[in-house]
Amino acid sequence: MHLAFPLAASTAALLALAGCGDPQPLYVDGGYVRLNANPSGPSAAYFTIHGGDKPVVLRDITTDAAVRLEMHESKTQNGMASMEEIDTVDVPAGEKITFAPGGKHIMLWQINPQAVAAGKMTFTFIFSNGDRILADAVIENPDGSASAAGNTTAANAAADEHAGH
Ligand SMILES: [Cu+2]
Repeated sequence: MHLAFPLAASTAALLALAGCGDPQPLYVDGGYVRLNANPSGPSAAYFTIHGGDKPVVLRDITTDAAVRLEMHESKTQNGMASMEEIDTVDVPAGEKITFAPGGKHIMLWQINPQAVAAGKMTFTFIFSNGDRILADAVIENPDGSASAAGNTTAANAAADEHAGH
């Protein structure tokens, strides 16, 4: 019975494949904060939301490390750039929603100086399915360098993260 071993092996492979068919998780990554060059002005934060196996709605984002936070979307209409506050964001199943310069972003007022010194802060994303997802963001200076003094590892990690998306 030469076939006995190959059959057993392919059964194992099929089981492994079935494992990959588990529900696709909803998650958030690629977070970074770009500090405003004007210290009294608002800073912006960007993320990527990866939709799970069912559509959800992003209902809110919170953080302990800033006094005020709003979700905004930048638009260009008739050559004029403007931004407006948005209350919710639809996250279709399996789709990637990117918060990026020129589009959706988080606006932050009065970021905790200790968070800036540490070079990172944590956000909580609250979804319509009840998920509360924590996501870290690297805090960058207006020029894109890491806000934490001498923290080149964080800067490199952030750069890699951007390259990957
Ligand atoms: Cu804004």
